[in-house]
Amino acid sequence: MSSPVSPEQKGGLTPTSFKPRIFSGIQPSGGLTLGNYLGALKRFVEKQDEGIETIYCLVDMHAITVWQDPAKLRHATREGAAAFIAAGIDPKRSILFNQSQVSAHAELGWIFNCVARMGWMSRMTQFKDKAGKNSENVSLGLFAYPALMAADILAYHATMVPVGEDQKQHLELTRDIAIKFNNDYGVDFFPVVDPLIEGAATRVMSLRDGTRKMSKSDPSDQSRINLTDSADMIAAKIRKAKTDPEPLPDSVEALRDRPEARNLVNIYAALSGHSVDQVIRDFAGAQFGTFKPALADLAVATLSPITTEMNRLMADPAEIDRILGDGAERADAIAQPILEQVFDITGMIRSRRK
Ligand code: AQP
Repeated sequence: MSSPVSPEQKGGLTPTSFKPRIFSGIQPSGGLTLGNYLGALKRFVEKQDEGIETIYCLVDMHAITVWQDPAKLRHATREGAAAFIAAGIDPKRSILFNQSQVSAHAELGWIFNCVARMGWMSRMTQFKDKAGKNSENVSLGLFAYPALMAADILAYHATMVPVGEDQKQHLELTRDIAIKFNNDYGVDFFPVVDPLIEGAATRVMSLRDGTRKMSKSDPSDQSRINLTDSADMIAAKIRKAKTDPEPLPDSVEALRDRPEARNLVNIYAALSGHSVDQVIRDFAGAQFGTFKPALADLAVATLSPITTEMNRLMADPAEIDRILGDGAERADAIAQPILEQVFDITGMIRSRRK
């Protein structure tokens, strides 16, 4: 399996250190949710503002692992880009683009399909959750999804990947693919990435079931807050969110067996920037009749300006397409030389005139 090659064969293509670079993506498989905002977008902005090189992507090729209506996919990709910008991503400071415009993702994804093992993929819980009892009938792409995700990240030699908790297993697989590629070809070529899973809302749960992740593809719209929801809709969804009859406790531990209550407290903490302990101190003994309106006010105050800005940006889809095209060119300029080195390492002849 491992085939160490001589330094001559490696052609000197062995960078041993990598500059800090962040890559992350979101699927345009529907409108973005509060989960995407707190688990991903908000932190993407923080990373950009820390001055690290940041590359963000609407992963449209991942979205079609489950069938998407083409017009809706196009709309969701533009709306996703609008959400990034409205949340604070500056397309001049960060690179913002959609995946299918940079062919290195698909090309490296294929090479990683040949590196990843069937057994590794079979253990992916997201595949099991999404395929359910229907695994014979889901797309091959859904099974191979984590190899394409590894390509998304490693095509840029990204070193850090901010994600929500649900992506932890896929990032471990990205590390395994990088290590196996490096071992198989006797190179030190791909970085072993660090997942950045931080904050009070790394896993925002459904408003209807505190044991399930809030998800843009959940059939129940009541289960999630969409970034396009009006203030009234946000308030109504929080008012109707499932809870239990007890008041809020005076310790975080006492929330352990109360998934819905814990979820709302976590959301409050993430939106307010306070710790979960602080929120519990502030609301100890409060009934949900008091807590929910406070949470709704906070959610509306945070999300309404984003929604307004998204609507403004969506009025000019040509400008969004221009931003995505510009981002894709800058992304391509980083990924293509890395991909060429991968082709060289793997023994592919590249003699076509450019
Ligand atoms: N509920 C969540 N809580 C915290 N973070 C979340 N993320 C998604 N849902 C939550 C984070 O958002 C980023 C983009 O996720 P994605 O769109 O690529 O895919 P996903 O995780 O499968 O999200 P959805 O909403 O559940 O999409 P569908 O329904 O299409 O599968 C990731 O960093 C993710 O962790």
